[in-house]
Amino acid sequence: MAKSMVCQYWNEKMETLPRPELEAYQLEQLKTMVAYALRTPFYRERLGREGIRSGEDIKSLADLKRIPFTTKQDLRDGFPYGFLSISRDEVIRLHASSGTTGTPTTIYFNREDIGRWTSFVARCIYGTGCNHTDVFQNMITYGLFTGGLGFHAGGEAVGMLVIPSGAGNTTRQFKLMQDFGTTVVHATPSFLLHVESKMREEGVGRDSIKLKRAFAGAEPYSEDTRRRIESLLGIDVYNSYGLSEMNGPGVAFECQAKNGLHLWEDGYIGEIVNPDTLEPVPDGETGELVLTILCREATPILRYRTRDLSAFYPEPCICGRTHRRLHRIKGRTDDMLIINGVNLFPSQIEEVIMSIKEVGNNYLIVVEKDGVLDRLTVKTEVGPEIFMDDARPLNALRERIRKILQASITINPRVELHEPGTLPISEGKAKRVLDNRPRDI
Ligand code: DLL
Repeated sequence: MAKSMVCQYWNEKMETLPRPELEAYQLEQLKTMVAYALRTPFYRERLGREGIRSGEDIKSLADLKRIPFTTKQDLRDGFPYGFLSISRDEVIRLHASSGTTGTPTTIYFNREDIGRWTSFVARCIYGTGCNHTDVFQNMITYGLFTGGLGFHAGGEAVGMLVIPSGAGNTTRQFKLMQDFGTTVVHATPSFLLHVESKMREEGVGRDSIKLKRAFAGAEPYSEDTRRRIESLLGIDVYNSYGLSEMNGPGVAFECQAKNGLHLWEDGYIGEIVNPDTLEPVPDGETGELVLTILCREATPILRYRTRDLSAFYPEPCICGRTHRRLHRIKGRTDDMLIINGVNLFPSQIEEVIMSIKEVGNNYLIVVEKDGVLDRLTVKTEVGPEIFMDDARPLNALRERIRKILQASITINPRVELHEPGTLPISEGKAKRVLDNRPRDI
């Protein structure tokens, strides 16, 4: 790989700020965030216990360690206004997490917060080589979910023509792409795979659309999935990471080197900790990502335990940006399955099956009880070139997938092959795991 590369920076000064200056900037922003946080009863109590009663009590970045962690449960307990640190009438927007696993968590923005968030998203988009000549189709859910409006505003800031198509309805998506000459899309990786399958099914020729790039995120996916989307659609795919507690998209993004996601450290402080001991782990080692927001006055959240597993690359990127890179998110600590005592992340299965070319674009992992044991079934669609009524090659393929999986995950799964387009798809984040085991009370 080249030692350096030519890149376009949205904000060259901040993106290439030497580390000592970047850290000095972080310290000033942290003091400001702590001062805002202290306006909420939650942080007044939590920080007060550690002797932090004003932003000025933070003397260096090392003082971050004095700040207790904030968890999803804390945010839920504070629903709806517990983490709001400015007057309600200065707030111009709220977003909320989906709340699929309980009470939603809500975040608030004032006008400046929205401006800062937008410029981080614009930085991500521009850094992939996009500019005002692009036509951007935002194929992701709008509404309370941050992906829609977040990318919409970022795209407009870059000056692209933004098509707010939202998620779903692939036939209409193709029509929009053809009518307006879409060059860039944003979607979940699972939806991009679905789009590709549908294109083939509906006979939409690749040469009838002008697509060059996609931003894919909001859910975990493997490097093989990225390569698969890139080669099937003939585009560049950039990994996009964010979470609603930290504004939404625009937290970390790949540059054109496509080798790790730059965490925008002028907007967020990142730490990787051991999820059990909560002690920091060395660069390069996987742990739980903890984030502190530096760019939102209305809802400052300090040392948030994301539950996302990642690691920092120890070495700087060839693109010249000084902001550290995160590894592709491996999954969430709460996604880990324990199958007959063996720990397994769904991403380990995806990594294996997406590298097998006869496997189609959709899969589902099912876990059940079989007597006292757990049983793992991996259901995958097959590619369009596989004939479902030809039993012998099908059995051979099933057996090959099973063997490759077993060698990699050390669990012997059942493998089921399904026709293309028959496994469930979702418009938002894909639901890849069905754990049907009875819960212990
Ligand atoms: O998913 C924000 C977003 C929108 C990110 C659009 C990227 C693009 P939440 O709904 O709060 O926010 O979900 C956040 O999704 O903690 C991760 O577990 C997961 N996630 C997000 N991006 C990625 C990614 C948005 N690139 C949660 N890779 C996070 C892996 C991701 N997981």
